[in-house]
Amino acid sequence: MSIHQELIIEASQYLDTNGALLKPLPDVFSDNKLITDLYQALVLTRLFDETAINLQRTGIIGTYASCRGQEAIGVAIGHAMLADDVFIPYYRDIAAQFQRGVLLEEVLQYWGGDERGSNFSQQVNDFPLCVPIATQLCHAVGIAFALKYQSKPNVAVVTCGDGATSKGDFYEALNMAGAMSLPTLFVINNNQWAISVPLERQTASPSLAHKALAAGISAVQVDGNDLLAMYINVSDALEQIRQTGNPFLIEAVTYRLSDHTTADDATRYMSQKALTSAKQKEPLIRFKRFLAEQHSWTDKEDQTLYQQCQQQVDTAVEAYKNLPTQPPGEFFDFMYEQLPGNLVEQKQEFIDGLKRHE
Ligand SMILES: Cc1ncc(C[n+]2csc(CCOP(=O)(O)OP(=O)(O)O)c2C)c(N)n1
Ligand SMILES: [Mg+2]
Repeated sequence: MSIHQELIIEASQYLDTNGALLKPLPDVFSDNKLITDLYQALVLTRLFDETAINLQRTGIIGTYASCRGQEAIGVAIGHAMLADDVFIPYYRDIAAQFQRGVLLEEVLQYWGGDERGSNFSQQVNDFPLCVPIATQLCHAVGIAFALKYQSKPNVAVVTCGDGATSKGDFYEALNMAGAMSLPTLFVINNNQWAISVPLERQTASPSLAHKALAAGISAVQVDGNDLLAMYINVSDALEQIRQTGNPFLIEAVTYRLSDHTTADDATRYMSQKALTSAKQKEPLIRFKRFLAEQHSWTDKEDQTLYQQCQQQVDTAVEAYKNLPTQPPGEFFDFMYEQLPGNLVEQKQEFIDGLKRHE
């Protein structure tokens, strides 16, 4: 049997790159506070991101993965989820984590090399960010299974990059979520790069959203730089999952306006032309124009918002700097209830080694 039918994936956009509204907004946006809260979250994330890079360059944190240009994805997820849904993030998801109650200083603590930053003080439902590519997708399906088993009306929301969609874990997770009807929302941050590998070398699929179809999962491709489109699509997907119990996939199309991490130099492989063009489409400029045109947002209000957000970031940096340092070797202590003998030896060896170098 051969399949001739063309599979159609709908693309969703509300704001064009100039911030002009392309179609009427749903009623939920008659709430001005929602709109300014969304913008505040964008600005906070951007300023935190810039500050974190400076902190890494001055040796105050160890490494950092910037989300510059991709903030709208996380802000939408963080705002649309219910408090007792479960978020299973990867390393570019601070925008959503902040909205979910993870503290800014906890994120700095994590990237400062202190794993205790993942033991969130205010957010007990969500998972720590995942660095091994795509493994979080399988964890999310397990969590969705548990939510269904417990008859909870909640959704496991998991994110991954475009590169992660080439991994077996991605296909396995989708297959199982589809076959077992598990309440999972998959959101792909398609930022066009997996470190230095461009999307076109990653897949021959017409879109990443198409990858959901073989698993029997509905999918939509969204302009990931359009915060309104992202918020509407994530909200609708969550609602649909709650109603039907079936999973859903969103491909958010965006661009990485930064190095892969602070350990990378993107000028070695990213064309300046592509970067310049992507910068014109980024989410903050567009949303500010929309606010100015539709909500009479002034430059003065904008400056005040930036000052307030920078103040919040600076306070978090101070809080991070004042955190007590981790006792040497403590990072051995949290994987097992009882540390196995060989790790007891390794821990001692580590502490002795430190003493020798003092
Ligand atoms: C299992 C595994 N293999 C390889 C790596 C190294 N690695 C780190 S980031 C990355 C690329 C990921 O690209 P993508 O999924 O597009 O996410 P992005 O970083 O672009 O957000 C790779 C291969 C890893 N962290 N884990
Ligand atoms: Mg990527």
